[in-house]
Amino acid sequence: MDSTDYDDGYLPSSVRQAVKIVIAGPLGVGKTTLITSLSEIEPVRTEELMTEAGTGVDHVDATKTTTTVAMDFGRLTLNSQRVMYLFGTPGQQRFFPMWRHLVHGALGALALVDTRRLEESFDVLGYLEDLDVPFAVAINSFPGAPAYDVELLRSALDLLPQTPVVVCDARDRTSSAHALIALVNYLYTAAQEVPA
Ligand SMILES: Nc1nc2c(ncn2[C@@H]2O[C@H](COP(=O)(O)OP(=O)(O)OP(=O)(O)O)[C@@H](O)[C@H]2O)c(=O)[nH]1
Ligand SMILES: [Mg+2]
Repeated sequence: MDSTDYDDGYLPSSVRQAVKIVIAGPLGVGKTTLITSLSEIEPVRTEELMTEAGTGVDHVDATKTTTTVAMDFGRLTLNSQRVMYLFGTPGQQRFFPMWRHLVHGALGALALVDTRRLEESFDVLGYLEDLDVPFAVAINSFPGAPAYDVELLRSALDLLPQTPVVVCDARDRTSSAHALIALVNYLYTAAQEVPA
């Protein structure tokens, strides 16, 4: 970033290009946390209290009290001319039909995975494939989560050999940025390989 004039919340007038990235994943995997750690503006969140109606349907840690019901939105100014918009999906399966609209125009997605609940990511990754959204996988490291070998994870999640897999702590800005950079590098390389 060659200027800090976005600090007031407004984009520099020199910005000409916007890139959209989606942060996806099942319930409670850390999507809102990752966008909050990365966003240079106060992110737009749509958190609502989880209620007893979700018992037996929404499987999360007992300490989690709120959930995203529409989307999260954050912003990162990359340089004087380019900005990145981060859109977070809701995690509850009943909101999956919304993803089709949320991913519209996105260059790619960062799919967060919790190794304590790997099976909950199967539908998410399959859905991104169906929507034709290229993605990188970020393992969000929760305390006590199994630290599987990356090759084992690739095979368990049935990933393509080129799909990046990185480990991150969504609460940490630098760590979240590394995960995002892995996705962007992947998208850039894939774009170079497309025949002209
Ligand atoms: N230890 C640890 N806790 C985390 C990490 N990321 C998120 N959390 C915690 O996990 C809980 C869920 O995080 P959220 O960011 O709300 O997850 P989400 O994916 O947005 O959840 P939904 O919107 O309900 O699908 C919060 O209490 C976070 O503080 C992490 O990397 N490590
Ligand atoms: Mg959320």
